[in-house]
Amino acid sequence: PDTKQQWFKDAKYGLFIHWGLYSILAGEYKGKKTDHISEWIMNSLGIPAEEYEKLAKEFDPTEFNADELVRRAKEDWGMKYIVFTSKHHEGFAMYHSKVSPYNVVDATPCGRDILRELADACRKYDMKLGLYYSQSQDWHDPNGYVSHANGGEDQLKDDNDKKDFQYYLDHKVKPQLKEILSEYGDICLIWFDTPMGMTIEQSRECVETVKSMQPDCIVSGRVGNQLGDYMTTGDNFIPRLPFEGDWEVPATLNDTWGYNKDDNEWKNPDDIIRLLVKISSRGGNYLLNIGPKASGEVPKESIEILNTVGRYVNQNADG
Ligand code: FUL
Repeated sequence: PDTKQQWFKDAKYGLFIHWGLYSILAGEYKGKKTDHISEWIMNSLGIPAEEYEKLAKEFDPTEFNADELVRRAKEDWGMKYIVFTSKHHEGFAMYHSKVSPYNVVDATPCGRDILRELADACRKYDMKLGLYYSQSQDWHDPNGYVSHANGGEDQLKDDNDKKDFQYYLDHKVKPQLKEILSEYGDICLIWFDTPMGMTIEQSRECVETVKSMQPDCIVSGRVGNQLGDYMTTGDNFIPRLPFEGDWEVPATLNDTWGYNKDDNEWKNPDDIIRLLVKISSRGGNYLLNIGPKASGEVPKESIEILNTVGRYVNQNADG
């Protein structure tokens, strides 16, 4: 695979941001803790959509400062691109969508378009912005796929075969992709994920929707059916040499992507530096994640690790 985008080939290091309604639960719902990655809590604990969606009324991230975050990523951490969860598997849009009212402006008390804030900050600091979009799984839409891989309880174990996935693709995915690719300026890549049962035609429709809006926008490997512009490795997985073409390793700083108040398995900054060197020497990019709290605050442990790694990156910057 070849992205044909020099910036991606040169990037080496980027910031992944997992932020959504799951951040409010922080790994625990009604006294029950999830032992799976925390952005999966709706699925893992089988929380019905009518219950889960009420969380939106609590979303008011008074501590979120997009300008400060993007400045850190650029100046302190030495990162070249940011990938933000515009909609994760939970189905909630972190931007003002006209396609579905289940979004951060219409369904919350804060009424803030988080993607708009990030996009403005990225423009100010000349930072590339990419967007994660869960095209296949959507646990809120009746026709979105639901993975059973993580022990989801019965409420969510709908039969994927009985769904009209094409309807969801035509009425939610494609229209939302068009929104995020037309309302927020240049988007450097769309980070599709978990293709599950998507047919090659359906993966192609996603790729074509992206390219019709922004021809230079890169499509991640997980759009499915080998139609991505680059290879996305398994989570936290570093492939061995040799590997042809463009690739990227998405990775966590602890054991989860979305914020989990009980996850303190922080990695050592020295290990992160070693991995960054290893990945970039093999021609890949390292996309390292933070999971802001519901308040918008970035966990201080993440900031400390990234500051330490950033000092190394900035000292060794080759322009
Ligand atoms: C996985 C997702 O299911 C996780 O929640 C996370 O977004 C990770 C980067 O990709 O496949």
